[in-house]
Amino acid sequence: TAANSALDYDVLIVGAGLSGIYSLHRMRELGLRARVLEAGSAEGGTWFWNRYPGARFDSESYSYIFSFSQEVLDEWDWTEHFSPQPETLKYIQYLTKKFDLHNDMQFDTRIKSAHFQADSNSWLLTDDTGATYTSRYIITAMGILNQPTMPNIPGVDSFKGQSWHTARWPSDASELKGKRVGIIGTGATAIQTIQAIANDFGSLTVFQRTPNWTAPLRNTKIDAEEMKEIRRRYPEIFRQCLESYSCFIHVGDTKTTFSMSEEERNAHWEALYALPGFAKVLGISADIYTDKDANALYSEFHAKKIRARVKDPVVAEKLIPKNHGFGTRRVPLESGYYEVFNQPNVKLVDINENPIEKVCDSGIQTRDELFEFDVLIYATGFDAVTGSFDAVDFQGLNGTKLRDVWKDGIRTFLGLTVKDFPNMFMIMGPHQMFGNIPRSIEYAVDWVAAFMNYARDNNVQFVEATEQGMELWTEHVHECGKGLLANEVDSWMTGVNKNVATKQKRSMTRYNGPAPGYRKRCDAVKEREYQDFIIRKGATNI
Ligand code: NA7
Repeated sequence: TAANSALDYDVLIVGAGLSGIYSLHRMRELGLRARVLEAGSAEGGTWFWNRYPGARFDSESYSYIFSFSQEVLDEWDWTEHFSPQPETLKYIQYLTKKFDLHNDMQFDTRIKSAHFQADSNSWLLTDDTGATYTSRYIITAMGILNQPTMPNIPGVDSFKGQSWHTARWPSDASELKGKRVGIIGTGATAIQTIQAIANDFGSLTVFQRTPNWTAPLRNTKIDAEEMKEIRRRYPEIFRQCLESYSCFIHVGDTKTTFSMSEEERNAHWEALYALPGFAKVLGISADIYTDKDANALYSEFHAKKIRARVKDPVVAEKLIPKNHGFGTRRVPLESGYYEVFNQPNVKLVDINENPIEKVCDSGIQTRDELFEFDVLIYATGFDAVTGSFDAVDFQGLNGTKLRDVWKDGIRTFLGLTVKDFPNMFMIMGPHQMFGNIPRSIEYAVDWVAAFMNYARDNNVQFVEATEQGMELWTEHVHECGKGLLANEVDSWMTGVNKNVATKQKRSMTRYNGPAPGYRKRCDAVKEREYQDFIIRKGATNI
């Protein structure tokens, strides 16, 4: 647009994952000059980086993708109920091609700083080669799990064999066949990896600090006939997602745990357990996640399942979480995870009993034993949510650093904006819904696109959240999180990562209320024509 012609772009979008792709598509539809800057060498974000064996959706493929284009829904076939990473990446590549987005995407461009220029109401971004980019607006589309963290164990660099983090699985990774493999971590990534490599390694040693509750995924193929039926049901599927608490197709039971007889309850839980996907996580009564006694009962139900599957009772007990209840951390879904521990060439090391002292040239030295490996895999997670922001020097009005604003707890307005950071919108920033993430992305991008439409038509030069808006929103987010057992447990969702010095204490990283409520509040701001913001309009070029 002419008004912004002194700037390189109207909108710069940082990241080429699902958030960045949809943002670019919408900005171009509005006729804005937009460009995506991406650190990776191609599009895909999470699904570009995470190529470890077994990486896949835990949510039904046809609910965990975009709904905005009928043509895409008509054209794209899913081949599995829970899409494996290569297929998801192909879907993303297909989207990029279909909407002809490559021309406006720039890869191998890692943004190191983003500074607001108050004199021109614009952003100045600098990448790691020193190249600069200017725009009126920026959209951060950097992902909530994109900064892998290595464990804070001494000697990580001294290992002489091959080693890597799961989110950086090398394309030339050595074959695991016959190898002595060690893996640190037992989160969602480790669980998917371990079960996928079960037939490959010579031996596997799993170093576990905290066991996780998991439940069977029950993945199956989708044939042409079933895909036709899914396609017919798309409107209903997306409607269901939008109506539910965290945008999944599974609907919680309205009968509370203790209103059912023991017999009734067990029959109900067994039926859910037999279903694919998150049915057993989200199809239960909500009191499982707020009432300690209800949660303990449901946890015991799952503990029994683990005991039945793991042959060695000592190993089984180690695999059963003792310090947190079912569903108080993200529940990874598995396909044969427990059976791997029945293999004679697999060993589980509980590092609470036998702590890791260091990584050494030949493997891992614990207090009691030296474990020698050919390959060492770090499934040690991410500096989640704020990690993407901390990796960039964000500087707003009067030199305000985003890191400082969030130092004593995250503060946002709508999970989309931050005071002192004008003309900046966050897709999947903190305080947004983390349930069905593509649903959250679609909503947030649509909201930002609606604002951009307004901004373009009204010559908006400057938009900033207010102190009061940010205060009230942050209070609301905290209020929504009260009483949730998940917020009493350390996890990436509660902002804790013991490997990161600044992340030892819990913080409220996500919106804990129901998704329909979240959308209602954001819609209201739009309907009030953004009066909640400080807006400055101009008429001419700057
Ligand atoms: P997670 O869920 O954060 O898991 C990381 C795992 O690594 C977890 O078991 C950690 O134990 C373990 N870990 C981390 N640091 C150490 C050290 N220093 N020593 C021993 N063990 C360690 O990350 P994932 O990649 O599995 O999953 C992230 C999300 O991606 C997942 O929830 C899905 O939504 C997709 P801890 O639990 O901290 O004791």
